[in-house]
Amino acid sequence: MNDIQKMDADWLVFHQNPKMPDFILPEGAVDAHCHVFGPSAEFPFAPQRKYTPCDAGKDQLFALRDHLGFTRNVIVQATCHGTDNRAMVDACRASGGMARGIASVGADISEAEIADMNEAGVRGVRFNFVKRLVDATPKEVFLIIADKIKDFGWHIVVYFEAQDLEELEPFLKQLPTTIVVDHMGRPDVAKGVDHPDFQRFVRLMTENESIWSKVTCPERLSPQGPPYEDAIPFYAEIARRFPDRILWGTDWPHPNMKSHTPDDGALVDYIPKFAPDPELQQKLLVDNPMRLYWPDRLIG
Ligand code: 0GY
Repeated sequence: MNDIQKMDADWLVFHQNPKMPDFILPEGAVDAHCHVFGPSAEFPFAPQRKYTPCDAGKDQLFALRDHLGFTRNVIVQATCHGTDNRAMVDACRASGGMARGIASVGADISEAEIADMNEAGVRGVRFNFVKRLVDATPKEVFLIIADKIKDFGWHIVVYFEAQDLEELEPFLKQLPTTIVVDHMGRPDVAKGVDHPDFQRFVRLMTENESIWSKVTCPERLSPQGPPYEDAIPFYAEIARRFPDRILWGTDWPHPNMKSHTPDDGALVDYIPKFAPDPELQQKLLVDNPMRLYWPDRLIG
């Protein structure tokens, strides 16, 4: 065991008593974007991290899953763990097949290491371009990684902010796998859906069928704050246009929130506000994530 690493003084700990959602999730729903942090005594945070969070381990994640009514999780490696994927892999292994993982790896990753993570349930890697979270990785490095993971059938999750998409577009088009964009590429909600930055993202998805989007994180994108009404048009636009290429997740335990601690039950209640149609909800919460992460469990 290691020492517990002390969280940042301004860290907002996740909601301790989220409400029971009013929206009843469809059977077999997947929380397709969440993280585990440590616990740091067992899985220390990485030396190169940009923040030190509270502990938020797999048992707490699985308890939240059950409380909200989800069946499965996709656990995305958080930057505070760098390329040390042990906490995420441990959670996947402990889930009894009910969690998949997205890893962060370096270009020196070996085929045996990929195979081992694949066996644990990892199905992709994350490339992060958000400057406050990571030091920049050369695109050549990402291309080497992409080449190594593609034959495992893995995909690539990318995290960037709207103003960086123009520069990133040629690179994204070079990637050889399905691409999943975190949080719709973080549009500036104050600018409205017609702003060229968001329309660039819409166009990117229109023109590239291999690009998916997570319709996640109104708590991050909404300048108004709860109940995040100002962000609804963005989610509705992506969900309406690309019903077969969207995913939803809680983003628990909500790293780097500064304005407020979101209630995960209220986040679930947000889903029907932008996806009111039960058929769309079924795609968003079950069919799409199952196709990407558990294709072997699909019937027919
Ligand atoms: C998110 C968003 C954030 C952080 C991370 O890996 C991370 O550290 O993803 C953020 O700070 O915007 O998706 O959890």
